[in-house]
Amino acid sequence: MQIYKIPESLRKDTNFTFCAGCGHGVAIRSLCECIDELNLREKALAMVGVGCSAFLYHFLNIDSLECPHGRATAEAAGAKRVNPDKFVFTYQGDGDFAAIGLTESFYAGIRGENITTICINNNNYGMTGGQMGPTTLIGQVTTTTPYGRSAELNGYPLKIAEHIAMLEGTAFSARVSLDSVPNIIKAKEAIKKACEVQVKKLGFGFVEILSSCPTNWRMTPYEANEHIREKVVKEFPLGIFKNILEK
Ligand SMILES: Cc1ncc(C[n+]2csc(CCOP(=O)(O)OP(=O)(O)O)c2C)c(N)n1
Repeated sequence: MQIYKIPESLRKDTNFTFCAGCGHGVAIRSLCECIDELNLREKALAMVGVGCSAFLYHFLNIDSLECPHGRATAEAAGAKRVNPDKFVFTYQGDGDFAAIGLTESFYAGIRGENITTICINNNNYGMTGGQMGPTTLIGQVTTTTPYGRSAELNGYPLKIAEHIAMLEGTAFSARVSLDSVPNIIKAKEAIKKACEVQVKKLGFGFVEILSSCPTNWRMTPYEANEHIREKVVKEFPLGIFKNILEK
């Protein structure tokens, strides 16, 4: 018996195949709603990263390209420059965006590329088995930091949204979370603004989404959301760090 119907949208009528409690499904659904509410469905072009985010195109009726690891913003910038009327967005993990693709990602903001990026911060390299990533918390046990991340040995977690906000070509940068319904609503509002700045040709629109990864965190979905509230937001505070729509 089908108890849940996927609303008519650019979302394909298929079930998500993410792990139980993973935030990707909620993030993708929120993104779909924003694209539909802004009437961008026919113009949208997705550039997906490598990692769990790459699955996006399994679930959307949308033109999309899987980019080499870390290079989605570079490909998006090229696609947007030759197709200025398209709505071009990237959907990437934190390892993809902020470690392997750090240069490309930051230069999208430095050049003020008129694209939108959604970056899922789950504090690890999820798809490959939970290795330390740029956003792994100090003390966090991962498969490559079995005694916990140490600042001395591994350096500090990267606060992506704050750094992106400092780049002159950035029009919007925010960090949101999917740990609770009120925060999911705020996350959608931020995604919408990051889309709107592209429509208004104002520059780079960026949203970092704190998302749970229960499988690699070795937690239940419920514990993972508690962990976001108790630990993750202390290192990665939520907020809008730049919004030239309201300047
Ligand atoms: C150049 C390159 N290096 C490494 C890999 C292996 N790789 C595939 S997915 C992945 C992890 C991606 O992690 P993240 O971007 O944080 O996304 P998540 O899976 O956590 O959503 C890695 C390291 C690759 N495919 N290409």
